[in-house]
Amino acid sequence: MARIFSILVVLMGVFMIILLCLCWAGMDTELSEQLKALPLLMSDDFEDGNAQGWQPNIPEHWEVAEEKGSLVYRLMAPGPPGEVRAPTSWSILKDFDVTSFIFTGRIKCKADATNIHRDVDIFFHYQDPTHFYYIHFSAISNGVHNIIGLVNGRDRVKINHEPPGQSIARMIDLEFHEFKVTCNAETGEIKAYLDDIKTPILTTTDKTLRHGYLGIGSFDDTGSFHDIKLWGKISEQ
Ligand SMILES: [Ca+2]
Ligand SMILES: [Ca+2]
Repeated sequence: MARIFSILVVLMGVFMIILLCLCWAGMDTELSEQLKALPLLMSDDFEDGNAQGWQPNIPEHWEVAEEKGSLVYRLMAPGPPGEVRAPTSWSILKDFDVTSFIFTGRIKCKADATNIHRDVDIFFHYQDPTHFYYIHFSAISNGVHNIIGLVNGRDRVKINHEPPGQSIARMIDLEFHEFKVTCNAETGEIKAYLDDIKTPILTTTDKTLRHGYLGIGSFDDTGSFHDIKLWGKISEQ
């Protein structure tokens, strides 16, 4: 009798695990489907020679220029520190205040390759200079480099799940790197990819800001940006 009871308990355990796996798989597919259904809002390869639609915080630091036969958007100089500790340079896509989104493109850091603190950043849910999220793609992982950061009226805070020192840092050279950042505003799930577009290197769940603009830039370095595309849901706020 005791043996039958033990077998039943084990079987129920296995059944529960299978059920949980199925639910998890179902949810993940649903998230992907929701994001996949978002409309393409903009696409810019900068071949028209201008950066129409982009709004830099310091316009004289940005230019459209040729690199290896193609026009790219360039951040030429780092900005001065602001009122809180946060990235100093950005250019925002001023026409699209979105909730959920997929943001992709190619980015190159122009700081010396021996500088382990070099970075290129992706901004999202930008609302004003002291309210936004950013992905900090760097050459080293610690509490402030290679993180998802939240600037919410005060110095930035690391909010990604990966512990300091354990996120994969790939912004290590002077080449272009492919990026993707996704956000499901309903669940708060945020993922950032670099080079490997199937496996995120930075992840978190956060619903502090909920909506805002997308952008590109750097904490305190320079860089080039190319082939930017945004799929998203326009915010009703
Ligand atoms: Ca181009
Ligand atoms: Ca830096």
